[in-house]
Amino acid sequence: MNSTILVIDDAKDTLMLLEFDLIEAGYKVLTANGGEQALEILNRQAVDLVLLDLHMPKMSGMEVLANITALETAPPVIMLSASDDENDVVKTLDVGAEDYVTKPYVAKVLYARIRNALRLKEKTQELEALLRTDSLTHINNRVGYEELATKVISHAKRNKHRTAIAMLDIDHFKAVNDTHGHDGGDVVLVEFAKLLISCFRDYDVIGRIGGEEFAVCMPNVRLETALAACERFRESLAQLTISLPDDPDATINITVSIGLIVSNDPDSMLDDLMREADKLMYRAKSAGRNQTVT
Ligand code: GH3
Ligand code: MG
Ligand code: MG
Ligand code: MG
Repeated sequence: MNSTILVIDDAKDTLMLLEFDLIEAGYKVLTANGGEQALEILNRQAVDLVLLDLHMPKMSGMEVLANITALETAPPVIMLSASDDENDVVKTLDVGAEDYVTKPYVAKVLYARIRNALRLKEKTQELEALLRTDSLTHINNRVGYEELATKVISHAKRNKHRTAIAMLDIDHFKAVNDTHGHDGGDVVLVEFAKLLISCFRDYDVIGRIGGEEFAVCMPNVRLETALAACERFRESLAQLTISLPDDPDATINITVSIGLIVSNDPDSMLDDLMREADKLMYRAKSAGRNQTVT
């Protein structure tokens, strides 16, 4: 897909020239004649890269830059300025600009710098996704889960919604490893994660938070609904027969113990809810496993 570039410059002819050149070079282009308009655009839609003028009459390029770098998902910014003052270069790079190009620009040099910045952005995004993903099951790891679940809970606070947290721990998983080896255990974990994805809603946050421990954060649900979802999952899992690619004769059946809590207190934090759900999960273990305790 073509990358989208936002060009911010107070000079109309510069904007038009850049727009023309960049479209010609294969980019999608948005233009803004100042900081206010640019920030409005960035609030509304995702942009892959920003080209930013330094000297502008209302909001200065420095100020716009500071605003952009403070955004939660800030696009890379290349300064594009008539000033070749070395202090401007140092200042803007220090505030977080990716690069600094002087005007009048040499088109092919500008394009190379744009390609470079976009490449770096893509690599960074890939690394950030890896940081949040469990390499075995490809669902969220603890970091990714906690980040997303924290967002769900702050959203719930603002809207006075309830959030449900389920903690799930596979029963006697050590026995699976002992019987079928660590690789066999890994296959079970992958199948477990797949079933989680198919049983819960798209907007439920699912994560592998430890070895054979998983969590689900369900936004905006009542206890009965969350319980029904957990029970649907628990029963589907109990009926699932897992086979191993390396050992076609082996069939594995597992069960899960689940602790489920729904927040009533709008001030509850993710940590508190996870701890409570964990306690309930242990109650499910001591009560005989393969059950959901609320
Ligand atoms: P319980 O019903 O009480 O939960 O018993 P359990 O055997 O499931 O619990 P325990 O905590 O004793 O064992 C968990 C096992 O999970 C031990 C550990 O070797 C295994 N495990 C943790 N991470 C992985 C993994 O990534 N792959 C595999 N194959 N096993 C793992
Ligand atoms: Mg200007
Ligand atoms: Mg465990
Ligand atoms: Mg276990």
